[in-house]
Amino acid sequence: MATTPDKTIAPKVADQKAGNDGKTGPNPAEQRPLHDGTNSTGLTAAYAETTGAGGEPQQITQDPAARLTTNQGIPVSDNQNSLRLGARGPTLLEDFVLREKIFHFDHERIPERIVHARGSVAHGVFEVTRAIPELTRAALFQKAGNRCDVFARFSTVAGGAGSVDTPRDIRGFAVKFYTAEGNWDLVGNNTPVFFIQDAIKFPDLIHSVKMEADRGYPQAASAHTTFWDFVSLMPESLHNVMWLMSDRAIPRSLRMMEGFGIHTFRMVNAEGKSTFVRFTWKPKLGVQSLLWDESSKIQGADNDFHRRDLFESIAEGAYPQWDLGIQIIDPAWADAQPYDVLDATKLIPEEEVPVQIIGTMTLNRNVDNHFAENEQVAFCPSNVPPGIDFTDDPLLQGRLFSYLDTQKSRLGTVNFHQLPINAPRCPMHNFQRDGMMQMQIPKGRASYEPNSLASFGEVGGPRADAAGGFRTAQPATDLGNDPAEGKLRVRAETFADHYSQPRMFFRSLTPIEQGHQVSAFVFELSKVEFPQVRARVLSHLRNIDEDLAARVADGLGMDLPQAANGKPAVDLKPSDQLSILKQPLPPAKGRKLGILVTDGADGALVDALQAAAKAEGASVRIVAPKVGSVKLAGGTMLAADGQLDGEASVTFDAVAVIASAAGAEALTRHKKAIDWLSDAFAHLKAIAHTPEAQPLLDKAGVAKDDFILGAADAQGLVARLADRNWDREKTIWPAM
Ligand code: HDE
Repeated sequence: MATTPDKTIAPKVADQKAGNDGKTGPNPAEQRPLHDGTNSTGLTAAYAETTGAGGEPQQITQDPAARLTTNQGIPVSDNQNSLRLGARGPTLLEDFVLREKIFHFDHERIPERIVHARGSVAHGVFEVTRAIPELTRAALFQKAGNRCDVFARFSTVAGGAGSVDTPRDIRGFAVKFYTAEGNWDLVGNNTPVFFIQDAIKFPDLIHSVKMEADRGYPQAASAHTTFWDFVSLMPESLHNVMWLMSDRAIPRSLRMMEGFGIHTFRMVNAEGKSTFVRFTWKPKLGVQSLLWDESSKIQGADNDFHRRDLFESIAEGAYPQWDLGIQIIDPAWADAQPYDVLDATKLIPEEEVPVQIIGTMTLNRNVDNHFAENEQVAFCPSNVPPGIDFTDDPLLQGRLFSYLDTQKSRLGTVNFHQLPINAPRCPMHNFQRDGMMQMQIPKGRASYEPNSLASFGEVGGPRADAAGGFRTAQPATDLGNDPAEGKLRVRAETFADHYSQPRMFFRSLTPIEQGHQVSAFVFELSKVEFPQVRARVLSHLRNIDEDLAARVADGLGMDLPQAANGKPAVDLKPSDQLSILKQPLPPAKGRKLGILVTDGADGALVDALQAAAKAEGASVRIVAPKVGSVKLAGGTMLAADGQLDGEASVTFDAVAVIASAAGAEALTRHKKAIDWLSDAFAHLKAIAHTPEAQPLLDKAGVAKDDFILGAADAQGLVARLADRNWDREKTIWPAM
């Protein structure tokens, strides 16, 4: 990778010198607050805020000089053989070394998350770029330049922890900010809307999309009967379904996705004034997606495509970055909209309410342990510091208790907040005590409050801070709610429009993106067993857009049914920001070039391609028929990064074939080499090649166009790394 790590956001050098790789730090349990507002590290909270100091607690290094012991610290003499009576005799129960090892192994797994089980994670920092004290009293946002550590987890929703990375699915986008005033968890998705309006529908939604209850399949897929049965009966889900059928649901990389807090939140300033906001993460690498055929082939070529991509880019110093933005919602403006800003199935177009950037997140450190960090991290949307608060969005309200609850079930104890990845990096003090797996030893007599022990010379413990503590904002009467209506089990009338925004989304896309969406509907509905369910979905699509409905019906070979009943759509202004292809072409930075090299190839061409790609911050992998190396013309040996069979072209953004005549001729008899090129061509990628490779291109059906280049055109290839030849699509994939 040519990208030079930004030293200001690289893990701290001082920490690395301290012999702990910047990863260890004082245990929060030891950071007892002193009366002068400092903690035992001597840092004030404000200083900790700007440095991200505090570090991570409780890391174990595997010192090669250390002696192997049991969990009780008893030295082990032999880790290869269990204790037997006679060399070929029975194993003895007495062998506590064996028993402890197997006992521990038997209990290594914890319940996986009911949703978002498969995730990829990284540590990083968040830096405030614009202070917003007028909006929030949160200490983090008081000064530009304030920093705190963060931990991010990106996930698929439906699949299990061991499922693939690239199914068609929504992606979770969860960030834990370790602020000086406690943890703030912004637990969002990569779409700005959700499937349901009320938390009471969540178990039904998830049961319908997960593998079917009787047969236990399909895994990690929405293309099945029960999901679409639910969708067809719940028109409020249609907007998120439109996003699910769009290219957003097959991201090219976790580094190339937007993130959305979805709900309308509140910020509260020091005067108690409340402002409604929505949160958005904007990736510095731009939003990019895969093609459907490509994403399904990646599932075979590399199950861990996204996880590997994130890990490798951080390891190489090409730190992924996102800007955090807010949309500030004026209540009078909100009142005038044909939808409710408290409805999580609705987005707020950026053209109407611009996204204002307030900070940048940089992910700069991979985890050390998948289980301790990825599996054990516990996000809770109810974790908010003073100055950030909730609204009455009925989906958000349900989430506020679900996450705490699920962590107890998943992590087994109310003390899950003590796990290193979950522990706040600021002082933490209260009178909560005991519980399973209590890992701290609270000192003192007082575990209740009020108490007067201090007046007897004993430690009385912490007290609530009326001024600095979290104070709940007043109810959202300013958004038109009337508590005097009494307790009601109803859906507000302002939540009734299910078709206008799906229509706006469809009409905001380019014809290419619309075509992808149509194909996705046809693919998914073709997997639905009952024609009545397909017809019911079509009846809703008619209300969204007649052209969309007609094309999907045609793809399914079905007649159009009557349009569904429901509040008719109004024509909202299309929003260009909702389209990926209407944005400027993203940079080559962060992209991957695959160069297939054969014996006898011209090494200078390979060097030039590598240099050009790396100069733009792209990475390069040399692929060869055999992993050992290739012998270039002139006899130099070139080491390969991978072998043809294990490095499918679907894992690259563009490819080159630098082959000699003999090398190319041999590859024309190699099915994988032919697939390598025919897939790259079918996925609309740029291909550069030597003239000698032409027979291979012919065999793979690669036809000439603007994206088929000579091997010497390194600049041309790099300029097309983040692009696809959309014109080629029409000649290869049937239009829907
Ligand atoms: Fe979640 N969700 N959710 N969700 N969600 C969970 O919590 C839930 C919703 C989201 O990487 C669970 O720790 C309910 C919206 C992400 O660890 C669980 C409702 C959004 C993650 C849960 C929603 C999300 C979760 C499962 C409807 C986007 C992964 C494991 C009221 C704004 C976090 C866990 C991670 C995880 C419940 C709706 C995002 C069961 C009841 C809307 C990114 O608590």
